[in-house]
Amino acid sequence: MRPHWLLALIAAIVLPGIFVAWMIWGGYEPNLPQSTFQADGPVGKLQKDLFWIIFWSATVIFVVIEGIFVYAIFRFPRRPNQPIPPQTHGHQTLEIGWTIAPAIVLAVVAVPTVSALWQIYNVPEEKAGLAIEVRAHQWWWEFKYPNQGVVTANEVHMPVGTRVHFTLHSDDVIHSFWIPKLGGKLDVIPNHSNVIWLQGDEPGEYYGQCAEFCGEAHAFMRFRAVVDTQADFDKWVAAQKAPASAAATGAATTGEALFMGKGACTACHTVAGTNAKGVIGPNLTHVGSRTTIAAGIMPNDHENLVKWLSDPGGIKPGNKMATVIGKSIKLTPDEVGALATYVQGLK
Ligand code: HEC
Ligand SMILES: [Cu+2]
Repeated sequence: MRPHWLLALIAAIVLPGIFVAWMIWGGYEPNLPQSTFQADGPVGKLQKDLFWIIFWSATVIFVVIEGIFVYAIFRFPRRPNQPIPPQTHGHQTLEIGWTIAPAIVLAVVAVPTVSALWQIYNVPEEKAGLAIEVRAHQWWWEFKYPNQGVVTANEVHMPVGTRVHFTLHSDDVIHSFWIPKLGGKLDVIPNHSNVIWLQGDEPGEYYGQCAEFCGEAHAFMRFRAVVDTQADFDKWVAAQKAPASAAATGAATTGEALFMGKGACTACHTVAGTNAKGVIGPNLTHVGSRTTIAAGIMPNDHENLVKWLSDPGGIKPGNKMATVIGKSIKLTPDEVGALATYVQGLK
């Protein structure tokens, strides 16, 4: 065999073969927070099953086509002085065959696909599950629970085993709502509300991500979905409805004064029960109880809050807090420390 044939063979069969073998026998289910191979809940599992049906259909087609290809290479190699073999035109059986075969493949793939689409878009009545209004902003997420009277940001809590009915709105550009392990994604469009339902069957923390390029900080537009037991969920709702915890002493009180005054934080943030009623940034009433800050990009601890308040534009380029904080309002390290203590105390 000539070397270029050998290369073609390796490229066409051996490499994909190794990849498929690695996927199947290597148990290609990496334990990553956004792996759709570790789906949870009915929508996530449905989408994963659909992936495997299509994957295996494509694998069968690949093996058959490549098999014919390889057979032809070995069976009919070009030999010196060989005349051109007889040319066929209009071979009826062949033509009917290669028209019907793809139609059958498409039909096989279409049945589960259409059925899955039906189930995903068969959004339950709003009353049947829990309703959550999602509002996407460049570059963070707002979550409103209309029936519970809760507003929060960047961390959405869902009771286990409950269909959650998400209505998606956008404040600015097109975003896409995606919790890879639970399902999605669905576009979040300005002036139009899309609806999707998702359900978590296993309590835990799931990663969410904006999946439609939406500007400079798109990759940093993340969130967390926390699937709680019903008891934990009820506790969470009660805590979210309570007024913000008052600043205790020392640094927190200084921080509160800065928040309401020099820091101008009230221009953009709401802290329920205080004079802070801004709506440009995330609601901070209970920000201390969230696991992350700045739309899921870093753990919520004192050190990170200090980093964020010192230089929001350095942490998350382009974000809309950085237009003021660090530019027209410069805070001293002591002020930042006090603000971070106050913000952390908002549980
Ligand atoms: C010009 C409007 C604006 C001002 C002023 C402002 N913020 Fe923000 N803030 C935002 C926006 C917008 C975000 C979301 C940024 C992102 O994640 O893209 C944010 C995010 C935050 C977050 C993270 C919240 C979360 O859930 O991830 C904290 C904490 C915060 N701001 C505190 C403050 C404090 C304290 C001040 C006053 C020193 C302040 N902000 C001033 C607009 C503002
Ligand atoms: Cu986005």
